[in-house]
Amino acid sequence: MNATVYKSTGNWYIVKDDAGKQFNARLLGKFKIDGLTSTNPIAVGDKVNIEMENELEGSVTITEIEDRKNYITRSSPANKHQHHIIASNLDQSLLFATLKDPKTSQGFIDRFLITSEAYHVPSIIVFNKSDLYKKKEEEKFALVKNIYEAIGYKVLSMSLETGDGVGAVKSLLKDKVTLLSGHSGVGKSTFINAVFPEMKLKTQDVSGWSGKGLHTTTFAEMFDLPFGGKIIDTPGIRELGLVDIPKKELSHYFPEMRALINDCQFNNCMHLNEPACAVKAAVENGTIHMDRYISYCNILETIHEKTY
Ligand SMILES: Nc1nc2c(ncn2[C@@H]2O[C@H](COP(=O)(O)OP(=O)(O)OP(=O)(O)O)[C@@H](O)[C@H]2O)c(=O)[nH]1
Ligand SMILES: [Mg+2]
Ligand SMILES: [Zn+2]
Repeated sequence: MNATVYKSTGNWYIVKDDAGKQFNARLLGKFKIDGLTSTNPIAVGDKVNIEMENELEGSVTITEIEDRKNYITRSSPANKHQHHIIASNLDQSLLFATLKDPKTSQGFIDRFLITSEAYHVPSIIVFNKSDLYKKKEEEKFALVKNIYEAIGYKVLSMSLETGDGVGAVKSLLKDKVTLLSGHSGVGKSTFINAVFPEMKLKTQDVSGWSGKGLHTTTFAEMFDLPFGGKIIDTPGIRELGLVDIPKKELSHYFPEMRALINDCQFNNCMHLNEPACAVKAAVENGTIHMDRYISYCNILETIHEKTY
């Protein structure tokens, strides 16, 4: 039987079959060690095959996982070279950011965009809590909007408090599988509850099953949208570790640098101190924003390549 993973708690999974029937699922022990390098062999969004284990309890066993169209990972806190798959088979991701309570840094946004570029997931940046903006934040928003729109990303602003701009974000979701990510406290879960009040019930159903009555987001979870499509709520990311991007390749995931790579004199140019570097020339003449170049240099420094 075919099914899709809607929630993963690490040991148990919630899956739905093609008819929309929900099951509690587990993996066979053997499956886990079967050549998988990620810390979680099964992630939300995965398409799997299931076999009935106990019809009365509605529990099933996951016997197979289909190839993923794409996925988003972060490195596991314990081991930087190990993946933790946040979710898979995505059409897009909405990166929720805030300029206040909490503050999302541009560095964090850049890391997220690099990850999305590397895994081929189109990303849209949504700034929430615009009701909290004073003049300083208004100016900051105008600045970051310019930076990211200039390199091809859509940037939206909304307030879940006042409802301002929320409709435009909601309209992006129809018939798509959308991942919500961002720091803790930026309003991911509030967004889902605000635009789909009926979703609240579902959250309670599922946490009721886990027996812990959790209402904070501790595990990624996918919800069916009433008008078609799916949305995935995730726990806030504190720090986003990049996974396995070689230093030489980092600039390929900056769209504005990728466009210039063939113009550098050296084909392995890292755009630092090399002569005749097209990227540095673009930074100097302002076509590449200095903030993005600084991010690039900072991130480059954090990449410690495997030496085997
Ligand atoms: N002022 C203001 N507060 C908001 C807005 N949106 C959400 N909040 C508040 O921000 C807090 C955090 O919201 P959550 O939805 O729990 O944040 P989250 O991103 O799901 O956080 P995690 O689940 O921890 O990752 C809540 O107290 C919300 O009421 C907004 O537009 N303006
Ligand atoms: Mg949440
Ligand atoms: Zn260069």
